[in-house]
Amino acid sequence: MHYDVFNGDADGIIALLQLRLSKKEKQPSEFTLITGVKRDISLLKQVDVNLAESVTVLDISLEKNNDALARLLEQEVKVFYVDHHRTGDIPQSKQLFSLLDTDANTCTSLLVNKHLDDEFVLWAITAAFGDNMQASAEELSGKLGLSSKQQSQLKELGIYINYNGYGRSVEDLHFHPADLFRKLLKYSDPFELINEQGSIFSQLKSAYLADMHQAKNADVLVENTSFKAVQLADEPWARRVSGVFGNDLANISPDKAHAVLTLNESALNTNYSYTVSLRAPLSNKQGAGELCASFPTGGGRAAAAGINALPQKMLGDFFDSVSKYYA
Ligand SMILES: [Mn+2]
Repeated sequence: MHYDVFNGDADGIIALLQLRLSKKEKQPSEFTLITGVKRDISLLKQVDVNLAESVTVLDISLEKNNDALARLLEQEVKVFYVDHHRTGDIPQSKQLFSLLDTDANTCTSLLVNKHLDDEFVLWAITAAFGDNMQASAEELSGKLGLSSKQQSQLKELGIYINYNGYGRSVEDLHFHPADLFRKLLKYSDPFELINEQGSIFSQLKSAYLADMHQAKNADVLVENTSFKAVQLADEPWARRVSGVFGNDLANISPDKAHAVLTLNESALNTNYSYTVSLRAPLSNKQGAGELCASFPTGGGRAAAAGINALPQKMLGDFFDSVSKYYA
């Protein structure tokens, strides 16, 4: 059995999409999909070591899946691993073929695109926009001579697919990421999807616009010259929109770091905590991963990172260290 293990965001879904649409890749006759909400990155342990012959792993940190990877390699399972998050120690094994690059301007779908020599470059651009890699997406669009209208269409699609991955659990999402992947597999050309009436593109678009409309009224918790933090309600719409809303804030004020917080449980509970999504300033894409990793349950990349449960009593410390870091 072959397993495809991928992050449920635009980058993860579209990385797999490129591989499974490809005429250049040897396609598995049977495969099992393992994915989840964007935050659910400890996915590799769900692979059944006894059934697996080969595994493709996309857009989830190797550091966070190290034990499961070691177990698979020990059992001589072939692993193809593509990612741009923190790697930790990379195991040495003949069974492991990896494309790992933690450069802040690349993402998993761009690495897959390079591997496939631009076979589905329009999808790769869509994913880069979805992962908020504006500069890389525009550069690649420029090389292809895409019009600004075409670019903004791919950007919209990338944002909507990315938006679908955010939630506390898959129940919060409009589409389970595995279902969304299967639906997208019908389109080798993203423009075909965009131009189709009543497609998943237009369904995601109206859902996105409704959620973003609510997010515009978010409470501002702190704002200074280097940092802005806002809090969203503990509702499914807020959990869905938190990440893309953070990207939106970052694009409006590129020299500021931004955090979007949502309460994990009622503030009446004395030990309440926040889910935090932190974006480094677009003009200075560094430090977010380290800042988040210095708090329990935190981690991520230099440009975008998060904390799954920041205790309320550490909120002030978090605000101080982020403000100081980017000042
Ligand atoms: Mn990614």
